[in-house]
Amino acid sequence: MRNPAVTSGDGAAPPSRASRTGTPGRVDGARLLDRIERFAAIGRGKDGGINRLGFSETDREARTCLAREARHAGLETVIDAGGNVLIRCPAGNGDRPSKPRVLIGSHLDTVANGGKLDGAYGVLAGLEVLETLNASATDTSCEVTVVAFANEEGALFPQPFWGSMVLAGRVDDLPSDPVDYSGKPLRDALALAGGDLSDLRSAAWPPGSLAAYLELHVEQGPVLERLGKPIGVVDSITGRTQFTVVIHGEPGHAGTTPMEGRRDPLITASHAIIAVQRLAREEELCRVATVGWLEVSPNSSNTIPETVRFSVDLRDSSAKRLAAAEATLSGALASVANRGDVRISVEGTIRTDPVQTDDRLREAIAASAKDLGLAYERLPSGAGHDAQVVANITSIGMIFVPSIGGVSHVPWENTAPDDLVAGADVLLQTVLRL
Ligand code: HGY
Ligand code: MN
Ligand code: MN
Repeated sequence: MRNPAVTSGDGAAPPSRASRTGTPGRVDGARLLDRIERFAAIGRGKDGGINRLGFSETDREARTCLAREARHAGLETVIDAGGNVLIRCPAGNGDRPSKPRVLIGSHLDTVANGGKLDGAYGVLAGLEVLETLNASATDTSCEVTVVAFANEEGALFPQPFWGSMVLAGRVDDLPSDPVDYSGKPLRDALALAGGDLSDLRSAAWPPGSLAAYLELHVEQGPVLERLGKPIGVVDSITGRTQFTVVIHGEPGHAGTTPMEGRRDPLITASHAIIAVQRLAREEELCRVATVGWLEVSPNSSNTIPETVRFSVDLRDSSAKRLAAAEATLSGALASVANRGDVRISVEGTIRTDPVQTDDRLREAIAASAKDLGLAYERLPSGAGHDAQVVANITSIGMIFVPSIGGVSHVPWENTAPDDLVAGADVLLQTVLRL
C-alpha cells in the first residue's frame, strides 16, 4: 500500500465518516478489481489491446455485461435514446424521493487497441459506489445515478462525446444522420444498443435537473506518478478541436504517369501534416496538435492516390488560442493545396470548450482524500472527458488516479490496484459529502 500522506492540514487521518455515521467508509476493493479484470477481457485483442469501439459488437457486449452486473447487485438499469446506460437504486415504493440528483460515471467504449481503464474504471467504480450505498441502505442526501456514456471516444462513429452531448441536450450540435468512418449509418447500430436516433431529445436532462456530475478517471499523464500522490483533484479540462481534412487529387498509373503535372493528394497531405505539427511545436499556437488517422484511396501501391483523408486533433486550455490555431491551419491547408493543384476541404468539425470544474466539488474531493489519509494534487486534464460536456447543464468534478508510466490509449495502460481502490473510496466519500 502506498504510504498515504496528507499534503496539507494536520496529517493525521481523522476517523472516516463511516465510524461517525455508520455509512460505508470504503468500497469493496476486491469486487471492483475483479470487475475491472472481467471487463478488460471484453474486446481484448491478442496483443492485449482493448477494442470496444463505440456502438461496435464488443461495446454492446460490455454494456450488456454492465446491465447484468447491476441487476445482480440489486440495481435497476435503463438505456436512454442516446444509448447511455443509466443505473440506479430500485425505486422501492415506486415513487422517487425528490432528492437532488447526482450523476457519477464515465464511458465503456475505447479507442482502437486501447487500455482497460480509460473510461471503464470510472463506470465500474461508479457501480461499486452505488452497490455499496444500496447494500448499506445509506440514506444519502442526493439520489445517485451511474452512467456509462455512449461513444465517448468516437473511434468508429466519429461523433465523440455522443452520449454526453445527447444527455446534455446538445442534439443540434450532432449530425442529423451520423455515419461511421466507412459511411455506415449510426441508426441501426444505435438501435442495437437500445437507443433511438429519432428520439434523442427524450434523453436530455434539462438544465437544473442535475445537482452535480462526478467522474473518476485515470490521469492518462505523468503528474501524479511523478509526485507520488494517489489522488488528483482536476481543476480544468482541456479544450479540443477535431476535424477531418479531405484532399482530392488525380489518380493515375504509378509507372506511366510522368512526375511533372501529377496532382498527388498524398504529397499534399504530407505537407499539410507537417503544418499541423508546426502549429504546436514551432508556432506554439496550441498546446498539442495530432494527426492520428489517415486513409488513402484507392490505397494501391502502383496507383497515384485519388483521395486522402486524415484526422486533426488540436488541444489547448484556451478556446481563443484553439480558434487562432484552426484559422492558421486553414490558411496553411489552402496554400499547400494550391501548390499541389489539388482540392482540399475540412469535414466534421467538433469544437469542445475547455471547462473549469466546480470549486465546491473540488473541495469535497480534496476533503474526502484528506479524510482517507490520501495525498492529493490539483491538476488540469490534458485529455477530454464527458464531464466537459455535462458541464453545460450542471457543476462537474473529476477525480484522477495515477497512470503507470503516464501512458494511456495503449494496451499497457495501467494503474496500481491500491490506487484504483483509493480512487473509488474518494468517489464514495465525495458522494456522501454532497
Ligand atoms: O481524446 C481524449 O482526450 C479522450 O480520451 N476521449
Ligand atoms: Mn480516451
Ligand atoms: Mn476517457
